[in-house]
Amino acid sequence: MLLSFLSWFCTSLFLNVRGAKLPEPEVKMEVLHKPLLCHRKSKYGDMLLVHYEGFLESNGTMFHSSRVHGDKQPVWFTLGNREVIKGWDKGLQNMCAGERRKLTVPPALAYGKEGKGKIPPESTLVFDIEIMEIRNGPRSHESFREMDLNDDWKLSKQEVKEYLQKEFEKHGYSANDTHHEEMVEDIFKNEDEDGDGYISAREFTFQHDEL
Ligand SMILES: [Ca+2]
Ligand SMILES: [Ca+2]
Repeated sequence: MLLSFLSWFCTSLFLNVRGAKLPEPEVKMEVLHKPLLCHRKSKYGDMLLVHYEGFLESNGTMFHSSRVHGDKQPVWFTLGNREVIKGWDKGLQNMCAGERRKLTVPPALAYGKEGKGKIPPESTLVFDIEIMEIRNGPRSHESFREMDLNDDWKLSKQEVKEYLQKEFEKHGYSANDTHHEEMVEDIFKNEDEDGDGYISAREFTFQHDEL
């Protein structure tokens, strides 16, 4: 009798604890530097170029610095696309180019129970992150407006081609027409879903499953 009561009691206690709503894990943010001029603020879908240093909160060990390790280059990623840990997606919104933030990220929004490489399981991480540049993401409304040269809300093959040429030249590649033709054909094969020869705004911004 006592035993069954005890087991009932423990079970219900367990259920209560399990059923209790745990607070959503939060990223702690601290602005370390804010530039005087701010032309635009980062939002989901933007591409960000960042330099960062990451530390373990427990003992202050630095596990990575983009300025010191690897090719010492800042890194690009798309905000809000799960390309980075959740703590970054949450903590790097509304930032200006040139802004520096300190983020304290609980394990649930970083590498969790598993850890990763030099990061032990259940680690709270501290990042010092500087945004070097903000660009329109590949699927943004702004990119579409930029590509749609005649403002008819659809992209012709010619418009896509001109955009590709501009982008390639911006990054120092020579304009190679045949290559661009092939790329345009590839893009239309994937993006022009109704096959009318134009990429509509809806076709452009629609998130495909693989993205
Ligand atoms: Ca157009
Ligand atoms: Ca179409």
